[in-house]
Amino acid sequence: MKFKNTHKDHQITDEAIYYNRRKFIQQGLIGAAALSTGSAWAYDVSNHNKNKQFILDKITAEKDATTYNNFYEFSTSKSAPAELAESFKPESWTVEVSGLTKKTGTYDLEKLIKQFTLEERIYRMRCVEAWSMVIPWLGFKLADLIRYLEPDSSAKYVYFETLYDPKQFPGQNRRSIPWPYREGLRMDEAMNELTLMAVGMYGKKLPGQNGAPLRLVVPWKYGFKGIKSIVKIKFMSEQPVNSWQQIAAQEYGFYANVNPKVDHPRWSQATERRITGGFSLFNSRIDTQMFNGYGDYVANMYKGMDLTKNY
Ligand SMILES: Nc1nc2c(c(=O)[nH]1)N[C@H]1C(S)=C(S)[C@@H](COP(=O)(O)O)O[C@H]1N2
Ligand SMILES: [Mo]
Repeated sequence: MKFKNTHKDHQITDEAIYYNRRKFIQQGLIGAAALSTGSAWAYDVSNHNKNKQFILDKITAEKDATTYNNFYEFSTSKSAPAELAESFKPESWTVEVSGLTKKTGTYDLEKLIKQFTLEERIYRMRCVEAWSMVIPWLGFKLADLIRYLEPDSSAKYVYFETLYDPKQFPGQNRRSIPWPYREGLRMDEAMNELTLMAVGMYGKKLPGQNGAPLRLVVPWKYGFKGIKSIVKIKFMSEQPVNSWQQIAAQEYGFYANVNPKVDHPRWSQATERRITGGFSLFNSRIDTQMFNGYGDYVANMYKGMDLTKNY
């Protein structure tokens, strides 16, 4: 079959890529050969393990996942981050580790990444605004990083901060949210097998608009927990406050577990608009699942907790 270079045919091509890709996954063939290598950063994302945790949902077209973004450091518009991130240069990136841990200090990201195994994981991402995507991430387990950093037993939470640099992030010249963007996880959530530190997606390094060069991915929580362009990690005994709690604590909690039964005060969380790209036919409204469908892996962490209070 030949594809003409029209918009519609481009969408058909995306569909074909998806089905090829899925065949690769089913046959366990996805690997270095199937992945392209950008060269903006020195670390090699093609050198990673085969996908261990995948789902059979239709993968969102790469074009949609990279042009429909929430990244307020660039802009509060969903389309602007892709354009504004073109000049973003996450080079010689360092991550500062502090707090209740043995190995505090400033780590060079490229060197740090080489300590860990990169995996491809296809995860659903459910935004609090009731849309969702399915994205093939490349990353290492946050648990591996935490073990490497050897936190004290008094460390009960992990806190993250995004880069503050209004020269590169024009949105930081406005007070849309308190800067720098900040997030946190309870230690067991951070150590969970599903929690990923992503450095790539779709077989390539992370684009700027998706949180280059290092972002958090917590698939059973609303998208805002997935803090982008991380420069600081701190181990704490007290529960940290995230940026969204700072603005509107009655709307955004610390836990932010995907929960169709607990509505946002201004809208329902029972359904979501799945953005798949390709044929608009597939951009359907579907039921939101408890813990975004990852309950088997995570529900036990919240036993006995009132999730209407701990939203
Ligand atoms: N630093 C930072 N991280 C952020 C955000 C942001 O504005 N700034 N937006 C969050 C929200 S609300 C969502 S839904 C996801 C979107 O990730 P994506 O653009 O890669 O799909 O990023 C999250 N991480
Ligand atoms: Mo979001």
